[in-house]
Amino acid sequence: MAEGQGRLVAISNRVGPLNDEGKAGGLAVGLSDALKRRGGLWFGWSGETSEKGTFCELKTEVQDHVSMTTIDMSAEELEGFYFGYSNRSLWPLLHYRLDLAEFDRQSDRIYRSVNQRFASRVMPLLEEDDLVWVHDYHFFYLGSELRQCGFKGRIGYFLHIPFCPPEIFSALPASHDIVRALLAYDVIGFQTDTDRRNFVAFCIRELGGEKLSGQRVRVGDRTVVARAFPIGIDAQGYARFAVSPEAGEHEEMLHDLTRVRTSNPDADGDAWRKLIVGVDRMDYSKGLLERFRGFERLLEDYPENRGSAQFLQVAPLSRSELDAYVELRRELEEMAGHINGRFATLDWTPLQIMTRGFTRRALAGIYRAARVCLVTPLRDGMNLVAKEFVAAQDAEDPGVLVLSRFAGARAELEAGCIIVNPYNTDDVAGALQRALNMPLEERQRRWEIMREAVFSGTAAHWCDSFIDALARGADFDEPEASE
Ligand code: ADQ
Repeated sequence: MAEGQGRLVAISNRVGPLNDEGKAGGLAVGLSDALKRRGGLWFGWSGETSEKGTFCELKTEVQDHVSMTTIDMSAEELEGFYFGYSNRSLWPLLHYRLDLAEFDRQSDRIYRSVNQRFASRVMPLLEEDDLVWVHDYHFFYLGSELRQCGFKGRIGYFLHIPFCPPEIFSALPASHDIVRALLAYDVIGFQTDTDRRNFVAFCIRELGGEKLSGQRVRVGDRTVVARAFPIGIDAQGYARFAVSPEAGEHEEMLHDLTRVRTSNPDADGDAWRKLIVGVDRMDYSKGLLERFRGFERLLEDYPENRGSAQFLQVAPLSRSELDAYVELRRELEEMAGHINGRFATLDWTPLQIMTRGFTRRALAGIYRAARVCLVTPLRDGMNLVAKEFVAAQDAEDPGVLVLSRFAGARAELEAGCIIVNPYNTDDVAGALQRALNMPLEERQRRWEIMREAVFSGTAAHWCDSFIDALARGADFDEPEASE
């Protein structure tokens, strides 16, 4: 990594935590490590609303040479910027759900003004040789606003979610403005090469740009590096979580839950049901309804699993202020009730759905107890659950990952997991059947392949390669990935 290039300044919607006490997500784990090594600033929203909104006083907390500085938003800013434009327009659109995307000029206006306010509030805190790294779909315009404010240093951008094909993205009224604004960054990072290609295709078809060597693209007089930087997890840290006492307690609880009680004195001891787990924020992009249908089909078409397979779906509520999410919850609960009503027996409930959060250690224990992890998003930038599941397994008796072909993680894990089309119910049921019956030797061989990928493509590696590319800027030269 190009150390000594100046501080790292990270800008993201939410800030921290700097130390992973068992709750940090992928973005926080990757960034906090690099911020602590270099010293720097992490700037974002405080999570609070107040009357003055983005005009409020800055709040700063310093820890391990890192300043974590936040500002509030007003209720109107939160509605227009966060719920409105970010989550009613951009989130569905970028996840290929034009049918769910809503566009209105009021939230477009507020989104731009919040980007502008964040830029003008962070600008006085910047030093000339800072490397500024802006994150995610909340801040498409922030780099160009920083340029307007006069910042001349390096600015990079990373999109955590997919970038949809130009045929879909061009439906967004502001699509040209957004991509032109993105060109103010020096390096634009995506999760996968598919996302990068979609972005480059938009630049070429809609803005008359051209593809240059070294993963660069030129539009008018702007040349930017556009490259895939797949995000990872702290694999070693996660593997340690999985053997912590808290993980052990959760693994044990699930072991008890899956024990088949027998009243037959001639039976040879206890038997255990095979546990299938799913862990996702309750979001329509995660393909939960389609997954439930796949499990129902498993019980229909492979009746030997009745009474011997059990599905636990952990789905913490998310964005419950939005109608699409309220509707999804209703449908999921209804379908869970339908499946249980149809197949349950007095001593077996086929499907359990839980909306509570868990600590990362507890979650690692849940992954470790599972024979199969079902990760079937309809579209996902990366999907860290797939990688966490792999890191949490016991080498002696690893579980099987069933993964959607539409998750970014497919690029790194497909040689070891079972790939499914989440829209194809028979395919999901067949993959589950295969996973539940996979011999130990095959499970171990597949897991080794995935383990290698998860332990080499870590969060620290993601962070270092992005910062390295940003420090080199337009000098960055790297051969194109094969199309
Ligand atoms: P998300 O859509 O949130 O992230 P994902 O990558 O799976 O999706 O990360 C979810 C995180 O939440 C995981 O670390 C998981 O362990 C945690 N989690 C889930 N349920 C939990 C529960 N009940 N209790 C505690 N923790 C829970 C976005 C993009 C992804 C991309 C990431 C990172 O949508 O595609 O991988 O950012 O870039």
